[in-house]
Amino acid sequence: MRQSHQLPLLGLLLFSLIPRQQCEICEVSKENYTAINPLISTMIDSKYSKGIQAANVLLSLRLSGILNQIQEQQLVEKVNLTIRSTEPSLTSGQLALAILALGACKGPTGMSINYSELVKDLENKFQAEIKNMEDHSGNPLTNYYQLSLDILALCLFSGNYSVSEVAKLFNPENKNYYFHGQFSVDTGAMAVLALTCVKGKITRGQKQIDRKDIENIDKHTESLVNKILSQKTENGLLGNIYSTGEAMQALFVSPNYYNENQWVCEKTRDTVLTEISQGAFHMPTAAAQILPALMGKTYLDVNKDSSCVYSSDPFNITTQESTPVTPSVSPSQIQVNYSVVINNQADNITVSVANGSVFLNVMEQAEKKNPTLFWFKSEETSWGPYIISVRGIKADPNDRTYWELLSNGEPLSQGPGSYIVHAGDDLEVRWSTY
Ligand code: CBY
Repeated sequence: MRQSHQLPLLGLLLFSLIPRQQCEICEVSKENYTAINPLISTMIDSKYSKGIQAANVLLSLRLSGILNQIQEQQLVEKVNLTIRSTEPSLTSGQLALAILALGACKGPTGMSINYSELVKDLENKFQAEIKNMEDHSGNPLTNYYQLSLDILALCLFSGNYSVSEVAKLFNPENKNYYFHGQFSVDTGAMAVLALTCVKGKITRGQKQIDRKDIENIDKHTESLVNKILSQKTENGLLGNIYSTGEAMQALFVSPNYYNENQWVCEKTRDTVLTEISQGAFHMPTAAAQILPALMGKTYLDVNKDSSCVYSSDPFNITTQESTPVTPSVSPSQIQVNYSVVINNQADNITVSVANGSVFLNVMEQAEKKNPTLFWFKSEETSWGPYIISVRGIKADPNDRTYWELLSNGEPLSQGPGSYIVHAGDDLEVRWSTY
């Protein structure tokens, strides 16, 4: 680019970096730290954080400065072990998350991590995502949430990626931001974090720039921020309770793209705190994704060169769990209806399960009673089990197919291992495209 074009551009960029008067970050105050105790005990209790889930937990606790050195060391080892034992089969986003977690801050000397190797691996996995998009009508191997995590990690750890490609890929009109035509707040939020990182690198002169690309990145960010805000609910949540944490992070890093009156951060925070007290975050991944925002942190605070902050337990953590989810007095068995629906053809069954059972238990019970119609396979993910196939019909990201879970005709906002069924529910797994 010619020099004469660069000056006004630089001015514009510097201007856009000046922080606005009002700070949008509304972290939980010290007096209210007890409210977030349930999150921390869920995450620290090691029996919960299996495999790559430990990366989510480590990243979150490091950003929040909550671990002591021993706890941190255990988690670092778990993440390292997971990478070593499963690396070829890790998805791009899982590897990105592991890199972010291991490099979230500089640990004690003597345990240095070979980032360059991991970052190179991630570059290859990202390229494989792009290649898959080229070969399969724009569908990545995974999804845009993971592609955003990839760019975020490559951006923060000096990996290679093309700014033009980012500007092109992350256009908010791209179908990968939508499931069933509905904007995915989780996906949009992660994309805003990635785009903000990329833009930050450009403005600090660490990347060659094309003016058109910066303009597009700006435009995309603004549009995504507006789409996130348009999913604000009455009580201040952004999307649903599980997307709110990362959406808050996205709004923290993009204050120049919305007005003060468009978002009351305190209202969102207080609703989240209420939900915590009601046990909504009993899954470590859910807890891990909400905590940084409540501590006023974002994934852009990842900095492998700044020393980790350790805590000497100011949170006074007890391992006692939050509100138990199952009521104590109730009949021990309940009946529910379950159906498998393929192209509007339903196979139904009524099964009896213990009160307090989850969706997966119903599926298991149905399979036991009639394996020919109801056999299925599930896979462990950081959000618990995911149904990959029913009666041999397998979900495939190349054609955007999956098994959708519904209760009384409504799609669930929890997975099969978390959603607690109620007597008389009409439960359904439906062969769908997203
Ligand atoms: N993480 C990922 O790759 C997942 C990204 C994510 C956007 C994610 C939600 C958000 C997050 N914060 O992690 C996501 N889900 C995606 C991309 C998908 C698609 C996965 C396929 C693909 N191409 O990668 C897909 C198929 C559209 C999908 N989620 C399906 C489902 C349903 C699973 C049903 C099954 N077969 O088991 C389900 C249950 C919705 C339904 N009614 O069928 C579902 N997702 C839910 C509820 C959720 C939320 C989980 C909340 C919870 N408490 O369990 C979610 C947080 C999440 C995980 N999905 Co998806 C969204 C939300 O409600 N806010 C990166 C990796 C490194 O970890």
